[in-house]
Amino acid sequence: MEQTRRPDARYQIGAGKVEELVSLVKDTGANKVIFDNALRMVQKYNLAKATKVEVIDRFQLILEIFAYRATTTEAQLQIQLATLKNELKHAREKVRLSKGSEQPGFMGLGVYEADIYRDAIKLQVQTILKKLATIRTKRVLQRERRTEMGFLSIALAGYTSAGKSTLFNALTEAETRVDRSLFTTLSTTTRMIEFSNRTFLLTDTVGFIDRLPISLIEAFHSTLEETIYSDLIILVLDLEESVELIEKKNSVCQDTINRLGASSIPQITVLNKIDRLNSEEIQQKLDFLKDKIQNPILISAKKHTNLDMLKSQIVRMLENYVQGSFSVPLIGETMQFISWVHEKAEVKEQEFLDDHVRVKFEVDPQIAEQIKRKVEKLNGKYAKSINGQ
Ligand SMILES: Nc1nc2c(ncn2[C@@H]2O[C@H](COP(=O)(O)OP(=O)(O)OP(=O)(O)O)[C@@H](O)[C@H]2O)c(=O)[nH]1
Ligand SMILES: [Mg+2]
Repeated sequence: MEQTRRPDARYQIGAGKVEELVSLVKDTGANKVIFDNALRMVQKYNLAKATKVEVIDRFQLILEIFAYRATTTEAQLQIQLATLKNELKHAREKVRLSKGSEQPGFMGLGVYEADIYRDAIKLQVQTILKKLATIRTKRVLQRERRTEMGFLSIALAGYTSAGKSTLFNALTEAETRVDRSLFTTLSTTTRMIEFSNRTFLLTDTVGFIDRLPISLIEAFHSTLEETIYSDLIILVLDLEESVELIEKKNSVCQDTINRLGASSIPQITVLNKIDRLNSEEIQQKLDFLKDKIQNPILISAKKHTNLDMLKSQIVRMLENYVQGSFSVPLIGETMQFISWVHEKAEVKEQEFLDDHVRVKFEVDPQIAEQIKRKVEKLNGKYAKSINGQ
């Protein structure tokens, strides 16, 4: 159902629409009503009272899908946390509305006093935060160990259902859950892959979506964080979809990558599911997308088409990576410069000597150029080496 009007305070939709909704629920035997826009607690309550079924909004729907799909302890904890925080925000109103009522979604709360209910939630939040902190420490250690081993890492990113896990499996020949439904991957999975005599770490990530509520971005930040710490991002787009949708999803992905602070990481875009299109359709779509997407690689993750092309592109991109070192005298502006380098590049080694500091780093060629210029301005010495030579 759709309605254009100023939101009604009691029901969000107008009284006439409520009646329509009530009969629609009756006729279809629906057991839940989902609103695409945000509902206030009192609106949910009134709508549940009118329709006799549970009424939820987009935020709750996403939470429910996430909860259903969570496979790892961390993902499960993050969802519980997001749910509880949401619950806490509305606890008082919910308890008040629950007094003496038996509306779907509001049952069983009437026995609580609002403050006791809030305290109980807060306690649960604390416990979950502690557990998450432990898991997080472990993950940081794992990541550090991997960096120490010196493997370059690649992250698969993209809108949900684009085919990331399928590509992950195709590249690793391993089995992670692949599914038609959304959000199959809620926690990252990392595996080693070998080609061109090199070892890489490949990470599958959770799918991006449009209008992801802010509190959920927070909840999944640590999961998405893996993307930030990769040396290369493979952005997967579904070529079977309309070009308008591809373009929109591409920009949602770029926005998310920006927000995660990962926009300086080199990217390869793959257009997936080419097995579903004929060559004419593919050409038409490519023509339309050519200004928006640079050098895409056409693949079918399912049929393993063009994976070799993708692999050589990966090697080509990563070989362009510049390793370099510099030493600069310790003067006024040096520390500011050093922390800028830490922000922009991966610092491999850093040594403070009497009157200067020596740094070894790895970065893409553009930033390397900037580092070089700044080093010269500080009267330091700069040396560049490609692939460690
Ligand atoms: N025909 C075809 N289907 C594909 C291809 N790649 C993936 N699929 C299908 O697309 C659906 C989604 O694939 P997934 O790999 O689970 O997608 P995902 O990007 O990991 O999704 P999330 O984990 O939800 O973000 C599945 O039904 C796959 O079988 C392909 O190359 N061709
Ligand atoms: Mg997946």
